[in-house]
Amino acid sequence: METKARNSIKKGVALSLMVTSVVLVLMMIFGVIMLLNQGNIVKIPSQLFYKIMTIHGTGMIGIAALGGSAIMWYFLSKYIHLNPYIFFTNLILSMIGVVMILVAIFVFNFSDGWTFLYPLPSFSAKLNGITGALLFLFGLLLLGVGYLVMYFYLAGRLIKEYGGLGKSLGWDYIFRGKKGYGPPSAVVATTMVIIANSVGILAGATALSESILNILNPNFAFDPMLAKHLTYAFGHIFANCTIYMAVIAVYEVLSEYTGRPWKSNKAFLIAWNFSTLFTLMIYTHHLLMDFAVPEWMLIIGQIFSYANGLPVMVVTAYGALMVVFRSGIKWDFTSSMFFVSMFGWVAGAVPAIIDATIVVNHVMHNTKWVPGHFHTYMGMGVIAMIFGFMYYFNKTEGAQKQTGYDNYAIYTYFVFFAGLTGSFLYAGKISAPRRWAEHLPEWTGSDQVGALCGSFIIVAALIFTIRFFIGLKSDGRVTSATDKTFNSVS
Ligand code: HEM
Ligand SMILES: [Cu+2]
Repeated sequence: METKARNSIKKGVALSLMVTSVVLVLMMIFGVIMLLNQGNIVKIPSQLFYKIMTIHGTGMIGIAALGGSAIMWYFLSKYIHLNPYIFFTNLILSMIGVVMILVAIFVFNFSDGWTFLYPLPSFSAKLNGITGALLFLFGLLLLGVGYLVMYFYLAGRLIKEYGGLGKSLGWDYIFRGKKGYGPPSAVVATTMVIIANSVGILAGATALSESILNILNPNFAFDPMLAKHLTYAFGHIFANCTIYMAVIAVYEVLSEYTGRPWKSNKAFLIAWNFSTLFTLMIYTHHLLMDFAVPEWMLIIGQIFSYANGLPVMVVTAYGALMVVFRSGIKWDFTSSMFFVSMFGWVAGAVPAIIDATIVVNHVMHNTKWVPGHFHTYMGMGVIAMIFGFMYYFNKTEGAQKQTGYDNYAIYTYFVFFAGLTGSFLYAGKISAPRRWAEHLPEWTGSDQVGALCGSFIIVAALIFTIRFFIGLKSDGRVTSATDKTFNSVS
């Protein structure tokens, strides 16, 4: 029975990694198409650009979340019993949501961007018909429901096993002086994500419902400022939580490779508690340009944005160095990817901290500086962790061996991703706005460099993906299992 449950968990994880890697490559191709257009190398109609921008943003955030949940689910199931059907429910609801979103964009011309800011979808419903807007909004809503089902289930399991979410966040050790070490890092991180992301998704669901109601009956009007609060609370928290799920792999794998357990000591627990709180508080850094927002909220946004990532980033980066230091660790694909992903995460936070400063924000916020920031921490942080985990999964559950191609791909990925994000940050510095299909001649140089770097990134991502699929084949159990699920799903 236990091994059967374990095998279903592996199936689910393998399946979502397959989806993640394929979608990732596709979305990267869309990214390069956008840059080719902005760089005046290939011209596509403007509306097509915005459709591509919408699917690229939605798809990337979506698969970062999917890959992150696969990591969370895989490691958490080592500590507590999990029902595999819940994971499949989330996966299936996500896939239906994705299909609805794809149809909305490519059949019904929805092109408002993944942040669906009220009342934009209502305007575009008037322009392009309500079908596209409704399909997109309901598709996202369905995705959110899938994640809520998973998080509520996990909350129930953790409460049962640990006696409460406070306990699984280590409050006994922080407040009640309990001695020793807290719950496993996977449990602490999962608790944080459950709390933060449930709040975020509920905020997002409210904003989505407002748009849907307004489209169905324009007499239902809502406060656009409130809707912006809800939308960015969702967007900020959801995007942030992808890394808080993915980082579980770093804790688990580095400690396994070095044979040194990653202890959740008091500093670790306090850091995760602070991040839980701060992640919920700081979304107002997306509203620094909205003069109608009360000043105290903006100041909270600024100050706590500085403080937000830092605790977890510091305990994680420091912890990683300590675990690895003189451990005689063997550097392979996974550990190298994880090590560099720490760098990507930290480096990606720096431009964000600069942008969260109110005076700087007024100049920088709508420039490519911002995509420069989040491409660094997502591309070189979260996604690198997911690729690293894909390799770990095949090595541990199958019999994959590292080859020269893998080494080549790792270097290519990081060198050119640094180039891509550098080109974005530079474009921000010379005031290129974000989300513009057309660029002035003085900006196109940075777009062309970006497109070139993007093409090399795609080559690396293709190698990772192909190697992952071949690796799955090396483990008969996983492949036949995924074949079966594929057949029953499709
Ligand atoms: C080959 C790799 C990639 C390329 C070439 C690329 C390119 C781009 C471009 C050109 C934009 C539009 C920038 C603008 O506002 O003018 C963009 C936006 C975006 N990208 Fe990427 N990207 C890549 C990878 C990623 C990854 C790995 C993620 C996250 C996991 C990501 C997430 C996003 C998001 C969320 C947006 C914002 C969309 C919006 O503004 O509505 N991208 N990307
Ligand atoms: Cu944010």
